[in-house]
Amino acid sequence: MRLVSSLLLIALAGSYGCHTNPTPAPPAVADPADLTGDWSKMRVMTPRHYICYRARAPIAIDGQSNEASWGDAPWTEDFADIEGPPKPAPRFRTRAKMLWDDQNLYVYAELEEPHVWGTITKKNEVIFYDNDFEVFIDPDGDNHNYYEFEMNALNTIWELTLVKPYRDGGPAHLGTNLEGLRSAVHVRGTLNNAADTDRGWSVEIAFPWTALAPYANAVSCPPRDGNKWRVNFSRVEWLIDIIDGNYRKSPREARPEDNWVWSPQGVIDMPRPERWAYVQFSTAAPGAATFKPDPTLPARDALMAVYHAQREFQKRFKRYSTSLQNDANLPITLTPKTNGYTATTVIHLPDGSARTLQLDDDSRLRVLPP
Ligand SMILES: [Ca+2]
Ligand SMILES: [Ca+2]
Ligand SMILES: [Ca+2]
Repeated sequence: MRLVSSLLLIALAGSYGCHTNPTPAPPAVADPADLTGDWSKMRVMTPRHYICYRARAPIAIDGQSNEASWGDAPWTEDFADIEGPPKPAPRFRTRAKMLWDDQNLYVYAELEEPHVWGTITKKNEVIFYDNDFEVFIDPDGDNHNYYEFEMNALNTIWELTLVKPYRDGGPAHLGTNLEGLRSAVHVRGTLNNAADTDRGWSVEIAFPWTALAPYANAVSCPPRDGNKWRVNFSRVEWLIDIIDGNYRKSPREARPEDNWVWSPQGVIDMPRPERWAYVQFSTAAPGAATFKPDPTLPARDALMAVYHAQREFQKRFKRYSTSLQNDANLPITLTPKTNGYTATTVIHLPDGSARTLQLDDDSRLRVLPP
């Protein structure tokens, strides 16, 4: 039984930010599972993982994977619906690869698509109004200060910085523009021509380490052998009609877009880094490294269970719980602060060391130095 199902939040008399008298009787929580909120859908989505190997020769950013290094790089899993099972499998296949060298992180993706189209030509417009491919990168895995990239089949790009997830108040800084970023599209068919059936489009992107460094905080950028970054990919796919030989996108309210992603989020919301995949960087020969799971993931998940339960509690009772009981092996301490809380837990790692993990009520999750 997972922690979340045994999570029991009990409201005690004291509450944060409440200065009225007399103190009301603590509300009863009839069904603790009722407080899990989105986490009940998210926790069952185990983050995917990938080993990113070094490119052995320069990568030409042309939207094609002719380079021998791409040939050696493994594919990700095929993308799935953002909500994961039991949602239907995507209508069209999408998969990706990654490589790195001293200068860049490289991403290549193939998007099966019978009708390749695009309309947006101005940089930093809202690209997901077209079909698009999206990259999300949170190098230090703290849920805050991460980078988002979107591109359409015309190779028009949009870059954003999220200070915090939208659920925690954002904000998003639009038009981040990583200096030196390069991207390209290769269309397997014809673009904006409905008279034929296309095979799809592929994208190739170089993200310079120097430009990603402001997102890395304490982690090494470029990464070192064995380091893991949180990354996810998404593809937005609109339903279209072909009218008089032209593509017409269905209005969102009539037929919402599909969101097909590498590592399913459990809910329709990409900017939740706690479910993004783990990318482990390797200097080994392609295929020679083994993925090492993040030993802090159980503690991260325990804290995120608290975070989501506290959100539900706050929605219901207009304050956070001051006390938490759980029968998991990870005791969690809740420390009040003005209009919020900090949740802390300690996890013992297989090598005998211990790590303290701390989560704030705005979902920032830090692994404290030993
Ligand atoms: Ca290429
Ligand atoms: Ca971060
Ligand atoms: Ca076409």
